[in-house]
Amino acid sequence: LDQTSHTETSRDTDASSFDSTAELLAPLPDEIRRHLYYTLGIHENESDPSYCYSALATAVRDRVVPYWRETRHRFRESTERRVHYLSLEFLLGRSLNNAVQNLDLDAEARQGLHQYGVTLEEIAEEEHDAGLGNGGLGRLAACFLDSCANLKLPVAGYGIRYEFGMFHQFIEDGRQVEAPDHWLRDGNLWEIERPEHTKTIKFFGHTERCFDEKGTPFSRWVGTHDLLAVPYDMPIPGYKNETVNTLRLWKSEATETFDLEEFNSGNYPDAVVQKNNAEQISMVLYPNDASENGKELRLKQQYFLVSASMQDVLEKWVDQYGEDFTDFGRLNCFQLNDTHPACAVPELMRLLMDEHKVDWDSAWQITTRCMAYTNHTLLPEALERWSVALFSRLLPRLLEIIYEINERFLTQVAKKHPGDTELRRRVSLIEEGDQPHIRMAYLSIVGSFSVNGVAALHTELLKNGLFSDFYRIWPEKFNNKTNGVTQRRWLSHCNPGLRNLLYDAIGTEWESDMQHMKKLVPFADDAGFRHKWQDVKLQNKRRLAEYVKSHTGVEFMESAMFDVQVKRIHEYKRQLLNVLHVIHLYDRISRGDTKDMVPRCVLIGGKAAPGYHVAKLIVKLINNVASVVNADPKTKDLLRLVFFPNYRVSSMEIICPGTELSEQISTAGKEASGTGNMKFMMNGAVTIGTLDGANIEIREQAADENFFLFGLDAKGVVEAKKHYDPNAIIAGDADIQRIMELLEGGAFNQQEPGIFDLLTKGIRSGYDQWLTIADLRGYINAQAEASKTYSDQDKWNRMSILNSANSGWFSSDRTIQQYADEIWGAKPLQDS
Ligand code: B1H
Repeated sequence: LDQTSHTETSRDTDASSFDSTAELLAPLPDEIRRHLYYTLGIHENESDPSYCYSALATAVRDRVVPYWRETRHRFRESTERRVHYLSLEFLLGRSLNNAVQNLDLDAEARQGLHQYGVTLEEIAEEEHDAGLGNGGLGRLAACFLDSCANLKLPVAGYGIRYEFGMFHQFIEDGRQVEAPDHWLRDGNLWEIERPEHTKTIKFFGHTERCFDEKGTPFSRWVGTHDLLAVPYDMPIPGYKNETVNTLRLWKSEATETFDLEEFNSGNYPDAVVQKNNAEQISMVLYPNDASENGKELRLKQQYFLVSASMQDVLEKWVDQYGEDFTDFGRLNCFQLNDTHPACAVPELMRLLMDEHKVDWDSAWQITTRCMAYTNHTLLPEALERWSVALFSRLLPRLLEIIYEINERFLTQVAKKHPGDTELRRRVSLIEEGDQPHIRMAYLSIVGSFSVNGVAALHTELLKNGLFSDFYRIWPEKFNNKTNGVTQRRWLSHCNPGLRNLLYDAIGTEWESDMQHMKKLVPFADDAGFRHKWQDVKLQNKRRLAEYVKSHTGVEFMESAMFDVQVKRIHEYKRQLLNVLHVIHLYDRISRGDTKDMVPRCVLIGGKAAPGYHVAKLIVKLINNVASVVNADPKTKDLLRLVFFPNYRVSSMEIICPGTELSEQISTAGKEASGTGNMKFMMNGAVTIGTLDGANIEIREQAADENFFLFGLDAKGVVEAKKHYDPNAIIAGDADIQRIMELLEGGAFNQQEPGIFDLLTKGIRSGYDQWLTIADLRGYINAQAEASKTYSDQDKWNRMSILNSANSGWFSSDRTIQQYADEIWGAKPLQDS
């Protein structure tokens, strides 16, 4: 191995030792004043919250940058394995508070803001969420980066710098209306443009067969339309550990911004067409969580991310080790966040062979040594397939490579299982038909050394269902990595009341190591502590109630049970089931059946994909039921329902601390893991849920008696579908019958007859994939059990404490430690 360092050829060579520039900085309050005066050029008396935000964020960033520079230096010098997390989504949310927390600047920041009469909380609100993701998958990527930095692991994120993130959701007349999310409108203080690391990306064109001096054939990809990928780096600060990792996001630009010929011939608009076409690629995030995205622009986004990132990694390799790739696979790992970046497999092959003259066998060995694939869903509509026709037009060289990977793979399969042509057809990377398609999941499996699911049940279903053929071929590739969330954002930052109570009770170690949460277990038996616990919850409920009031006008009663379901709107997540239960409670109230009824405030929030008609209709139903329920004087003090608009990372930071009952009610076998379920658990909510995804592990950790279980399990779902007869169930259950009568009788759409027919017909259909009615009785009963338990506050608080105390397993630090040990073989970067 060529150990000579080629870093001197790189333009941003670091100084070899850490110049602690931080020491040159004045105390934070002085730095804030300096930035107000000099960076923003304003007078002290002009300082409004937005200026204060900018001044503080810039001052905090100045503290981040020296650690960042130093971490990058150690990363480059290290000869340990590096990990590159490739994802089309990073749902970061806000950065200021995170940086303040992780650099331990809270007290100084507050002190600095004091003189301008603003609080840290107020000015933090000035920051737009970085909404570069849809939901769980994107937020997981963000939690993972946080944990990697906490564990000092040499991991870099690679993604796209979408100009427009997840759309803004408004509710008009009960319906979802989308507006673009121009999150960069007021600038982004948390990024640094790195134009010197711009890459060129090829599209279209064709391939030519050529021969080298020795007569060996090779392919050339020519006649391409090229564009540029310009990187913007975002800092990912570790928790009080002097580590700052990097998230590199690519923006697309035209190679030539201007066509001079067109311009001179007087055709001004056409002169900028190239620029517009190129910039389209990173313009907007596709908002379809876990469903079809088969558009050409989406494939362009995927290849754009992958090609730019792989070139970046290879360039750094060549800087450090020259053109010797012998150890590239050992010292690099690419984690594919679902199949969205699956082009990484053929792209690495292409770059190694076409740009670096590596032969096929060596290139394949390298590739399959460094690719690892995470699957996030079993839903058929979310399994990516790209038409061969589109692929051959857009990425002809990649298609050639995929065909060859497939040929060689199928030959290998034929050798192992001669005669089994059916098997070969099943596992082929190409799905044959009038319009052949590439199966991106299969490409990812064949090209990777590791394939993982995101919760124990999910991984079992992958092994024995969706990918069973591959599991038989390569059992050793398959492994589980149950998801996690970062307790720094999802407990410590978002729930300061609980954080302080925990500090007093069990100390602070849990912030960097969640195993310490177990120390809380004995406190469940301490009546005094339970009181304090309940009081913190009450404060958080008040904060949530104010938030709900200001965004919806609806008043939540602070003594009611706060019952929450927030997540993307999807049929499999069964927001409908939740609404049916609310209708049931409303029906009881209407009939005067309110003896021992426990007051409830139900909050539902989430975005529907703009083209997902049924999901949007569910939003409308929730809003209509809410209007009727909330307007009826009989429900006073007993029941409230709200649809919370524009649910996003920063709203979850207020919602989850105030939640008491966490709704995790998907049809078993459909929710790969869920991660909102974990955030609620950490914050002391008790779960009502099915045996799906990570709920199963939540129940195991919390113990059965601290979880409200209902519904069919994954096996039961498969079985029940064979003879599902919802109408018979409805007819045999008076409560359910009345629910359906209210719905079908137009109680919630008096002015708009028939609008919910699609939903009621779906519920009554024997083909209802989500088995809504099959689980409704069990759900109503479990809800009754939850209510009954809630009326014994002492018992409830005990359950609540035990949920928090046993949530350590769901820290993304644990998840990432497992990725590092069992997949990546990555070790923490050594301090210099
Ligand atoms: C999850 C997605 C997803 N699974 C396609 N799949 C997308 C698929 O834009 N697209 O094309 C976007 C997202 N997201 C979620 O991943 C699962 O549904 C959750 O159960 C899981 O917790 C989460 C993280 O693993």
